[in-house]
Amino acid sequence: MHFDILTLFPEMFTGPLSVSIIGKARERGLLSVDIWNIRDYAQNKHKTVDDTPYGGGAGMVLRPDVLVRAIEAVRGDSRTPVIYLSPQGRVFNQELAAELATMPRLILLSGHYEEIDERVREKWVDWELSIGDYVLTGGELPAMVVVDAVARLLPGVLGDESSSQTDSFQDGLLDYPQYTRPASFRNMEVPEVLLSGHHEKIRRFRLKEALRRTLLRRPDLLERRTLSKEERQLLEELVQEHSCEGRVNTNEPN
Ligand code: 9D3
Repeated sequence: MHFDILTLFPEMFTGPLSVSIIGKARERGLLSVDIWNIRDYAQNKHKTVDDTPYGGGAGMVLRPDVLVRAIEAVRGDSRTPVIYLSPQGRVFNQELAAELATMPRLILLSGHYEEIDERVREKWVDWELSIGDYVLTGGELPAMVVVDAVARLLPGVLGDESSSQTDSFQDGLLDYPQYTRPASFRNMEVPEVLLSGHHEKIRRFRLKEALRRTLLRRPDLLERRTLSKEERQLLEELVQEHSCEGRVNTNEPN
């Protein structure tokens, strides 16, 4: 898979996309990334890329002529989709990451504390994505988040051991708690069952703990997931166990 990233700050991308899992996957040719400086497509002698908004107001707007020159230079005559990272975008999630991972090539466009001219959004942007409801200084980190989330889904990028986790039954649930040696640490013990070597009991324990965490921390995830018979049974046990702690969520501070 190939990613083209259009940005005003190319140097922000070098570190994060050159190390660890993504760096190695690039070395192995499993994915490729080109970073393009939007300023290289400016035409006047000051290399201006943005201007004040028509109608007035604070902030600056990226010029459509510069942006479209950059997009068309990168895209050539391919029909590669353009993703614009923006606070107004649809919130990026795992489902979307999986959909994007099926594409051979993507162009990611990042602004930096500014908007793009609306005409670019209308005609050249295929997807507008946000990474969540908080304000950043630019779309660079969001672009890296999208590349990271999509790239790890590509065949061969994760080792076999970790990739098998992805299609495991615990997809869509929070992770179960993990323990390692020593078995006793400052009088805190590792749950017996994990030392037992009884694989079926361990599997069920982990599934229950994953369900417990999801129920307590992210009940919204449970509502969107279809549960197996076993999961419904374990969840029923958990609701019994936790019913004494039950509290109506009034959305008021405690
Ligand atoms: C909400 C403030 N905007 C109104 C004047 C200006 C503005 C602030 C910050 C415009 C862009 C930005 C930079 N953020 C992104 O480009 C961005 C982003 C984000 O801030 N949060 C979550 N996802 C994303 S994707 C791109």
